[in-house]
Amino acid sequence: MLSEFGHDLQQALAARPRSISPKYFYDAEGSRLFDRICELPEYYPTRTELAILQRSVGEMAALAGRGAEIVEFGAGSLRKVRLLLQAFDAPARYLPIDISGEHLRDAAAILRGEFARLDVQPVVADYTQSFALPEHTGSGKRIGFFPGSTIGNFTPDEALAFLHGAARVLRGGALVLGADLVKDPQVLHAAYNDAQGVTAAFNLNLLARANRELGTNFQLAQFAHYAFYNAPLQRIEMHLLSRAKQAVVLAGERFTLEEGETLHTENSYKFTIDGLRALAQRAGFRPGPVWTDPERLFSVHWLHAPPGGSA
Ligand code: AVJ
Repeated sequence: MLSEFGHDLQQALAARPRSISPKYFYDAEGSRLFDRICELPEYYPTRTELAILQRSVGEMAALAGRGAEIVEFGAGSLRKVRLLLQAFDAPARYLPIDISGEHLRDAAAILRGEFARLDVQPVVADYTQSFALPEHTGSGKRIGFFPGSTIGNFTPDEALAFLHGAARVLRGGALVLGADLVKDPQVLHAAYNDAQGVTAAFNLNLLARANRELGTNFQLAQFAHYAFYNAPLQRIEMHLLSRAKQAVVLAGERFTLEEGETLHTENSYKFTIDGLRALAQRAGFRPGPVWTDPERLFSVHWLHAPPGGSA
């Protein structure tokens, strides 16, 4: 029996063009490499978003009011949500939603230790598929948190569907959304082609992971990290490019890659502020304040979810 990863990789290798979900980057090694990416001089999103959050969290706290319930889509970096939990007026509950139960439990334990009065209730679920949440209790607003420009991994249709679902579960509250901005293509290019090659290692780890977990025989030296900005589609694309004609065996099935053929591993969409607000509005939000950095590299949006909205 093949795992979900094995199944999806088999489908990807058989299809033209070949593509696989970026969610498979994040095994233990991939998560470690992603943490290193966030520290790279070329990779501006993480540090820029943190600085924006630090400067705007007071305003956010005023908008959220007392006793808010924070719903985080993906239990990402504790550093970001901690800023909200510290600045908000007596936040009542924290509901992190993540597919990895292990990661969730660790995050929950740390935050319970730091915020004794906070009710921490992890939800093991795939927030791209389902929005089932525990009943909204208390009188505070429900505030969604989706930082890191993770929304950039969705196609425009998927982003719209996600925002629709979020507007529904957050009715009467709001969504705090981090979105990377369209900018000089050279700045974007450098962020995904760092000098130390950490992003290349992160991309190639998908094949290394397949070798570890699925017993494939990918020769990593025969693949190149290929990342570029597709301006008409407003996205960075990451691919693994076959440097030569080669074959790989997965679960007894042999697949051939010609020289120059690729496996498309990630899209990272970039947004204009107006474009993102228009998308949110189509999904049922009422766009509120937007915070950005002086260089306009990254944006954080407050999106009101109307009380009766898009049920
Ligand atoms: C986690 C999806 C926001 O798109 O910038 C970083 C992932 N990929 N470098 C991004 C990533 C390559 C990151 N997101």
